[in-house]
Amino acid sequence: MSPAPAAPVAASPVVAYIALGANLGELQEAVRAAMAALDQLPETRLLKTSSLYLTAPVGLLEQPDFVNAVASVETRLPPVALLEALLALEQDQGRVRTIANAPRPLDLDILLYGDAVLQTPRLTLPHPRMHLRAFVLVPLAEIAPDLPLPGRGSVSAWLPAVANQGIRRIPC
Ligand code: PH2
Ligand code: MG
Ligand code: MG
Repeated sequence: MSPAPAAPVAASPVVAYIALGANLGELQEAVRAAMAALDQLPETRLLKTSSLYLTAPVGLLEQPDFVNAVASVETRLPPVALLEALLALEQDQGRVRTIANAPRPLDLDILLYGDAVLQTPRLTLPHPRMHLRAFVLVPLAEIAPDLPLPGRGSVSAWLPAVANQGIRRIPC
């Protein structure tokens, strides 16, 4: 029998930004464990991590506060393979998908994958709501303030637009 084909990898490594969030269970532990797990993904290494932040829920308001953070990775996994790896980490942390926006022990969203602009049923890049959310922009500005959001200017330019959203840095 011939060997299984190797998983596809991108020709050159790409820097991707990942939003981490949790609002069910041991929140800080889940986010910290997920950061460490990102470094263990195939073809991937962790570059930078933000502080952890306590954030008020956006969208569905009747749910517990979140712990959020952002990490950057260098990866050769193509975008959908990275997405699948993140969904597997969510499951490892006990996430069971019920209704949209239900409280969750771990949520891992790809914010940016290099400068890729992509719209598929499974994955939209950049993340379509990232520029409207303090729980993404504030930690992202900590690790990459000058990063351009494709077609929208820099991360830090969007901070004033979310200044009314509840977010507090957790001292380490
Ligand atoms: N995630 C959502 C919806 N609302 N609010 C906060 N504060 N943090 C989140 O991670 C979050 C949210 C959908 O994934
Ligand atoms: Mg999310
Ligand atoms: Mg998600």
